Amino acid sequence: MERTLIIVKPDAVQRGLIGEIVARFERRGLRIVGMKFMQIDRQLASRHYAEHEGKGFYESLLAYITSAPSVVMVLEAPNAIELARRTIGATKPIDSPPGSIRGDLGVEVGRNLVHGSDSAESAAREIDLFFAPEELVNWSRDVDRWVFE
Ligand code: D4T
Repeated sequence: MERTLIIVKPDAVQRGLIGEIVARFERRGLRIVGMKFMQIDRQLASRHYAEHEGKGFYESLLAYITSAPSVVMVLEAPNAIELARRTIGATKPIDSPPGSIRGDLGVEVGRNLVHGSDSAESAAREIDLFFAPEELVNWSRDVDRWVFE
C-alpha cells in the first residue's frame, strides 16, 4: 500500500468542483484515509512549496494556494502516487490529455486545480506537513477485494 497527498486547490473549491474531483479519485478506486477543509496559510504554503523558492512563479504560487480554502486529502492504494498523478494530468493543463482532471477542467498552469505528491519522499513529507497521525484513519472497505488483488 502507498499513500499520497492530494490538494483540491482554491480555484477548484471556488468553482464548485470539490465533488467532481474527489469523485474521480473515489471512482478510480483510491481509498480515502484523511480529508479536511482548510485555508492554507503562508507559512504552511512556503513549507509545502519550499523546492520552488526563488523561482519566478513562487510568489504567485503562494498567493494562489493561500487565496481561498482548499480540501486536503490522503489517498491510499498500491501505486497511489502514480495513479493519482495520471488521474490529475500534466503540470500544465494544455499538456494534459482529455480524461485527466486538468485536461478536462483546466486552462492555465497557475489555476491547475489539484496537487498530487510526485514521489514517495514528497508524499511522506507532505502528509506529515498537513496531517497529524491521529487524523489518518486505518480502515478497509468492503469493496476492497474487488479493487485490490
Ligand atoms: P503541484 O505541485 O501543484 O501538484 O504541481 P505539479 O507537481 O504538477 O508541478 P510542480 O511541482 O512542477 O509545480 C508546482 C506548482 O507551480 C506552478 N507552476 C509551475 C507555475 O505556476 N508555473 C510554472 O512554470 C511551473 C513549472 C504549478 C504547480
